[in-house]
Amino acid sequence: MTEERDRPLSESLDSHSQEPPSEAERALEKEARLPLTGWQQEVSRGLDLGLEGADSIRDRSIPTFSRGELPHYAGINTFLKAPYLEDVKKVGEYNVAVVGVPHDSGTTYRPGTRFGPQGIRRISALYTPYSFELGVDLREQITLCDVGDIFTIPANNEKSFDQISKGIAHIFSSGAFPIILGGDHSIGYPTVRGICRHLGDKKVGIIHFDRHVDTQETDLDERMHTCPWFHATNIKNAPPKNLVQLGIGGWQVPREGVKFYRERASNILTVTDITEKGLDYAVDFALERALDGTDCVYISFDIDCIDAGFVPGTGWPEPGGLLPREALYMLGKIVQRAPICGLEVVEVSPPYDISDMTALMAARVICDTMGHLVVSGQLPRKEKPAYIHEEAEPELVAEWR
Ligand SMILES: [Mn+2]
Repeated sequence: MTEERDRPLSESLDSHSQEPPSEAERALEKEARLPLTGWQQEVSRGLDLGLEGADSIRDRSIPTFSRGELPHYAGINTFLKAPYLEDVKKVGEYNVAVVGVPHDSGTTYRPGTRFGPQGIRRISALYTPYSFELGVDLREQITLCDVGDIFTIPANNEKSFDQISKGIAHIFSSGAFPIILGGDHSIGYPTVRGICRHLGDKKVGIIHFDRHVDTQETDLDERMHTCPWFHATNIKNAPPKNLVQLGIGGWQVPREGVKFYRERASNILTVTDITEKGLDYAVDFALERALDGTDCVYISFDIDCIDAGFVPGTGWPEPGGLLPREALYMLGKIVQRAPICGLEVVEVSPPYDISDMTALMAARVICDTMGHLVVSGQLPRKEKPAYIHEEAEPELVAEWR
């Protein structure tokens, strides 16, 4: 120790220069390689559509009417201020499509997730399209649109499910990567059903971040937000052996849902499992099981997998959950190593939120997913993935109906 302390600072820094570059150092290099073409196009478009700025404005890239990213507090809120695609028939022209599912008729305690899509879009205005660590600039590297919301039917889960499946099937089959803003977790069944309509004989593994198992057949006599995976894994394209659940635990896991596990042998890691065995173990566990015999992986991210202290704006908050950086680490590694076919982020309930923190967490999960898809070369897609097929009604496994 004494020797280390006595060495001159220059020598000590010199020995560090032999080490591999840090993430921060790599980030500086990556940024230098990113283009600015998309940004320049946005500026020209802003000046064209929003008029040149007043004479006193020295920065001549600033228009009179805000158009595009800046300033962050201004403008009409789509997700990340992406173009609003009113004509959904054109969704296949984009690499990624964000869609809201404002549905909370499946909640069994606190409602409010019907405002989730609005809340996530509003706070997403805080974000730039650039991530320092990832060295990704979404504006430069992919095309993103916001198709608005599915027309859900309040107080009718089944009709809403039909609308959701039809909408998700449409986006998925176009080749645009679907990102779904929930909504309560009952939407996990119709979103997966929508994807399965276009899988032909291909299969999807589901990686589910949550504190709750959500595997009951019914709850309060309906298919509520406690039930999506019972029904999704009844579809032949989504076998229960490929359902992986990360972060389960606490005092809100219904015994009825636990029964499902004994019968169908799915895969759970509790928060303690994850912290004791390590994040990399959890990532390997999830990928091994979700990818066993499947062609793609769907990610269902319930915001309540994170400790309730970070995400107060949710339907069933549960203390003792994952730290945000633990969840983001696992998500990033999983996205980088699996063919991901879609993402949903559910259970953000803005009426119970504080300072938009829960909605911001959802925006972060979404932006990180897009960033890791770019880093791993999954986006932009050069062609439609081979697992996307013509529409067919997904087959159910009869004995579990
Ligand atoms: Mn949950």
